[in-house]
Amino acid sequence: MLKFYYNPRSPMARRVWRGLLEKGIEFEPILMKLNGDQIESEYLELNPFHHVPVIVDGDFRVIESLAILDYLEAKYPTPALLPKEPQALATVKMVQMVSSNELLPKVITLLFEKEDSPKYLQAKQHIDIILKFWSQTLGEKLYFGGDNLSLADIIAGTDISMLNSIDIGLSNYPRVNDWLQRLMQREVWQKTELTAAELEQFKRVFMILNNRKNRDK
Ligand SMILES: N[C@@H](CCC(=O)N[C@@H](CS)C(=O)NCC(=O)O)C(=O)O
Repeated sequence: MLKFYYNPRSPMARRVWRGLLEKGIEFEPILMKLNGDQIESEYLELNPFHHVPVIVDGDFRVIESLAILDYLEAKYPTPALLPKEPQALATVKMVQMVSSNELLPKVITLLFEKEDSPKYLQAKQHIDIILKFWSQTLGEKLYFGGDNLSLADIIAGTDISMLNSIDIGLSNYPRVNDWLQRLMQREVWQKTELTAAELEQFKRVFMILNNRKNRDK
């Protein structure tokens, strides 16, 4: 059976977790505590960058959340999480990249910087641009790719929900707000959403890992 190395508090791992559950793929979850277990030699053989998520499918290993989701889509095409129509597919990929490259770094800034710091204010302005772009991209559609859930929703929805504890005023972006509510009503999302306590735990672990990374530079 496919093995899934994860930590439920990691947004990258939660993307894949949701992908697996939405597709109804059977898997064996292997919890990584990220307390040093990720730098043990056995795990480093799977992922030399000591990150979750990782999947191992027979003798094939994949690291990097986006690559894993693409592998799962190719291997388990039903239900499809990537549309076939060229414009819908491009939209899904575009939102996926904007979430990973533009949003997630700013989410991290909001979680860790002081509210009156220039970095925090700059991150909020950048998130405003992203949310306006997403409102426009969603238009009247239920999901980014059309009527059905796609990888864009899984990735963007998981990344933006990290901000649950911060008032970013999603009500100013009603289409994004409705879309996120729609996602949160899904059974898989309710089962995998972070509680406030888990988010605090994530912040603590992230700080420790970040300090370690800076020390090793
Ligand atoms: N680009 C990777 C990033 C994964 C990543 O940063 N994972 C973090 C948790 S969110 C981790 O495992 N950190 C442990 C460490 O750095 O030792 C992906 O998308 O899978």
